[in-house]
Amino acid sequence: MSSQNNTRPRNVSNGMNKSILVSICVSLLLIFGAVWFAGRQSGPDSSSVVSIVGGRQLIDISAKGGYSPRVVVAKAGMPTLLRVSTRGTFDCSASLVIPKLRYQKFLSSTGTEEIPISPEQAQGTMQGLCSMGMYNFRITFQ
Ligand SMILES: [Cu+2]
Repeated sequence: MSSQNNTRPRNVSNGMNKSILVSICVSLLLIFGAVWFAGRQSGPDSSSVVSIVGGRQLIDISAKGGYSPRVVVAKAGMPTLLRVSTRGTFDCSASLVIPKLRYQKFLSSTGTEEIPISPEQAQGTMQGLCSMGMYNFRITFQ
């Protein structure tokens, strides 16, 4: 509604105001884009999301606009609990599929989903993806 007011010519200097506005918008976009990109790059690394508590391996992955981290290296042959946490996740990364576990679930938009992985299943490479296959993550058990 307010955009209608903005596009209506008001005075002679409107053209100049418009170009200033456009350049402000462009620079804001660049700044937010850079922050967003940096934020994506500096996600948690593989080792910080794997922990061993009481003989059980825990792997924490967050799902929002994709999965983070996307590559995890974990120990093979250990009883493992994969914890996928959502926080205000309304994109399709909440629709989680792990083919190797025959797991498929639409996660709640905020919460932590605990997915047990047996020592027998904790072998090789395990892939998780959204139901559309556009986002994915990979756990390598070695
Ligand atoms: Cu998807």
